Amino acid sequence: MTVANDGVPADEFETDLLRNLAHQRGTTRQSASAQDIYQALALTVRDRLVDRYVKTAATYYETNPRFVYYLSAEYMLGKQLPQNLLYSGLQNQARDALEKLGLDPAELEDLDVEPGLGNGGLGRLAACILDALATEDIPAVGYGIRYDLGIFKQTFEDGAQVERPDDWTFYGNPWEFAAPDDQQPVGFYGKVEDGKWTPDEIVLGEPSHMLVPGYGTQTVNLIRLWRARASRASFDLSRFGEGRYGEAVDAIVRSENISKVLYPDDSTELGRELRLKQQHFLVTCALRDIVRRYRLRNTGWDTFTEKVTVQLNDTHPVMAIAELMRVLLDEEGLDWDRAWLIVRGTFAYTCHTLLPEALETWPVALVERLLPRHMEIIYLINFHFLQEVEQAYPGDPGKLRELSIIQEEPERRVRMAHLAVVGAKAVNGVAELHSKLLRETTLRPFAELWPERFHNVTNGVSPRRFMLIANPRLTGLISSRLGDHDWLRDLDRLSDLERAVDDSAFRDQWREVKRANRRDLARYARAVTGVALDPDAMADVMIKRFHEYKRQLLRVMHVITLIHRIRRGETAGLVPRSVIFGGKAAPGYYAAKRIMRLANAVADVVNGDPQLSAYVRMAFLPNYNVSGAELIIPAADLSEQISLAGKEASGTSNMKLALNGALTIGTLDGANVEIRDRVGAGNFFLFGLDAGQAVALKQAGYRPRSWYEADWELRETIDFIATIDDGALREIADDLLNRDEYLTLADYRAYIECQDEVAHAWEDRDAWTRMSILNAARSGFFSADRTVRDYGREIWHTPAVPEV
Ligand code: HBZ
Repeated sequence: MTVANDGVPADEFETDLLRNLAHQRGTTRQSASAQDIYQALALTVRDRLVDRYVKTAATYYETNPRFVYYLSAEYMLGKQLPQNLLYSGLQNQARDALEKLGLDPAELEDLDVEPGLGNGGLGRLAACILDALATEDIPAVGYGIRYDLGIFKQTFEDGAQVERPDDWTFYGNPWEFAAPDDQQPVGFYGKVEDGKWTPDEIVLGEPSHMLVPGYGTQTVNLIRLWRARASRASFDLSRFGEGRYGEAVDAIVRSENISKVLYPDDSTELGRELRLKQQHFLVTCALRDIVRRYRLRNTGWDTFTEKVTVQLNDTHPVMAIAELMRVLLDEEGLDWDRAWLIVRGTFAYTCHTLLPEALETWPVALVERLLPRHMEIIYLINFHFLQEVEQAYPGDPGKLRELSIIQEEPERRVRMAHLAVVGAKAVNGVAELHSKLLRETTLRPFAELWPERFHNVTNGVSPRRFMLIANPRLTGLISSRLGDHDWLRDLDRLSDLERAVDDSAFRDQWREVKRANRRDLARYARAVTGVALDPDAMADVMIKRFHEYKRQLLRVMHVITLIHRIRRGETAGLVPRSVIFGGKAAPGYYAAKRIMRLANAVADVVNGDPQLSAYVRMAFLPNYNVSGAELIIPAADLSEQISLAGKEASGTSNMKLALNGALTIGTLDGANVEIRDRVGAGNFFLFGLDAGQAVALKQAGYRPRSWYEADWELRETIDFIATIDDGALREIADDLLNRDEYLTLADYRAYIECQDEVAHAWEDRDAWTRMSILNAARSGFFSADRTVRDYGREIWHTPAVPEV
C-alpha cells in the first residue's frame, strides 16, 4: 500500500544514507558491515523525524499547553525501524535507495532490535498509549527506565523454559539520544533531621530520549528513559593499584545495578530492595524533569496543576506522590495544605489487576531505611487521611484498619495502591467489568468514600502497530474497500466494512489474506520449532503471559481430550487445527512453568503421531514478544481468552485478534465482555462461569474431585496428565484434584462443548468469513486513540495541540 511520503526523492535518501554511513559510522559503502548499513539507515530515518520533533517542540514552547506525563516502569515498544519508516512516509524511498545499493531491506530489519523493556500487557499498553497521544496531537512525555537488560529471552530445553539475558543495546541503539549533561542526582538511605533529609548514597540518573511520532500528523513526542550512573569519584583508584580490581568498581556496580535489569515478574513483587530503588529512581528523575520543563514557561506553583497532569501506570511509580510532597515541602518551602492540594491535583492512577496478591506493598522497615523522609511523609499523609475517615465513619476502628495506607498484620507494610488512591485525583480500571469489580471488591471502601474519584477507561491498541505494520495484506484490502487509509487514524470507520460482508468476492479476498498470513506463520513455526503447520488448518492461538488464572492449562486439556477422541476414532465433527502458544512465565513461577512443560509434552505427542497430527498440530513459539505478536495475530482464526471470570483486568491481545478478524472463544472476563457486546453474541463463542458464579461456587465449598468423578472424559484427560511423563507432571493433576484455584474443572465441560461449536462453525467457511469480517468491522472502539480521548475527557482534560 502507499502512504503519504515526505516528498523526499529516492536519490536524496540515498545521498543522506551514504553521508550517514561516512559521517556517523566512519566507513564506506565497500567496507561497511550490515550493522553499519542498518545504523546509517536508522539514522537517516531518525533525521527526518528529528526535523518534525523540532517543529513540535517549537509549537509546544509557543503555546505553553497542558502536558500529560506518563510514568511507567515498563514499555514494550516493538521494533522501531518499520514503524519509523512508515510514520515518516519514507518507506518507498528507503526501499528504492536500498535496492539501488543492492541491499535487502528485510535483512536490515532483522538487525533492528526490539526494546523489550516490559513484561506483558501493562508495558505494551504504555507503548500503545504513547503512540496514540502523538497521533492525537496531545502534548505528552513518557518516562521510564532504560534497563540494560530487557525481558529475558525464552528458549525451551526438554520442554522447559530457559531464560537468557537480553542485551538489547549490544551494538548500540541508533534511535536514542543520550544527554549525559542532564544527569539528575537521586538520594538513598541516610537520615532526617528537622524534616530535612541527608541521603547517604547518591546515584545519578542519565536521561536518553527516543522519538514517538504520531501517525498521519506532524507531531513527534518523546519518551525519556533513565539510566543509573555512578558519580565520577566512584572508581577506587587505590584499590585498583593494589590489584583489587573487583573492589575497585564495587561502588560503580552498586549504583549502576539500579537500571541493570527489568524484573521479569508480572504477578507478585519480588520484595527486593533493588526494585524499590528502581521505583524511587524513576519517579525522582521524572519529577525533576517535569518541574524543569514547567519552569521553562511558567513561574510559581499556582499554575502547576493547570499545566501538568501525571498518569501513574500501576503502583510501580506511586512513590511519586511522596516525592512531590517532599520537593514541595522541603525544597520549595510550601506549607502542608498547599503542597497536598498541588499533589492531589497532579496525579491520576491506573490499576491493572484484580488479584489482591498482586497489589504492591513494601515493608515499613525497608522504606524507613531506604527513603526515611518519604516514610515520614507517608505517615503524615496517612494521619491526615485517617482523620477524614474518622469524620466519615466516627468510632469505627475496622474502617480505619481497612483503609489505612499502612497495613499492620502480619508485618507493617506500606500499601502502594492505598497511597495511590489517597493521593490521586482519579483512579481508573482498564475495562468496564474491571472498573466495576474494583469498586465492588478490591478497592471497595475507597469507592464508598469517594465515588467520584473512580473511572473506567477501557484499554485500546494501536491500529498502526497491529494492522498497518503487522498485517499489510489486510490493511491493503481494507483500504481498497474504504477508499483510503485514513481509517488507521479513525478506527470507527471500519464499520463501513459491514456492507462488504455480503460481497462474495470480498469474502474470498479476506480468506485469501488469512491463508497467506497463515502460510507466513507456518514458515516461521517450521524454522524455529521444526513443527510443520498446515496453512489450511484453523489457526487457534493463545498468546499471553503464562499465569494460572489465564488457564493455559484448560487449553491443553482440550487438546488432550481431542487426542483421546481421535484415538477412539471419534473424528466426526473434528476440524484440523494448528494450536499455537506464545508467552513467557516469570522465572520463579513454578506452577506456570510446569504448565509450559505439559504443553510442550502434549505438543510432542500430537506432532509425533500422524493419526493425531491429521487433526491437531501444536507449536509453542518461543520468546513471544511484540515482533512475535505481529506475526501470529494476522494469521489467527480463533482467539483463546479463557481466564477464570473476574481475574483478567482487561486483556489486550483479545482486541488485537478481533481487529485482525479472529473469532474469540472466551469467558465473560475483562474486555471480552465489551468485545462480545460490540461484535455481537452470534460472532463470539462464549462459555463458562461468570464472575459472580465463580465467587458463589467457591463460597459454597468447591470440591474439584466431584467434577472429576462426574465426567468420564474429564477423568480420562486428568489421568493422562498424571501419566504423560515419568510422573513429574503428576503434580498438575494432583493440584487440579485437590485445589484447582482457578476452577478449571468446573469450566471444562462448557469449554469442550464450546470448542465443538467452534469446529462446527469452521466447517461453513463462508459463514465463518462473515463473522471474521464483522469482528474486524466492529472493533473500531478498541483503538488506543479512543482510549486516550477517554482519558483526555475524563481525567486529563487535555486539548489537542496540532502543529502551527
Ligand atoms: O495489564 C495486565 C493485565 O493482566 C491485563 O489484563 C491488562 O490488559 C493489561 C493492560 O491493562 N497486567 C500486567 O501486564 N501486569 C504486569 O505486567 C505486572 C508487572 C509487574 C508487576 C505486576 C504486574 O509487579
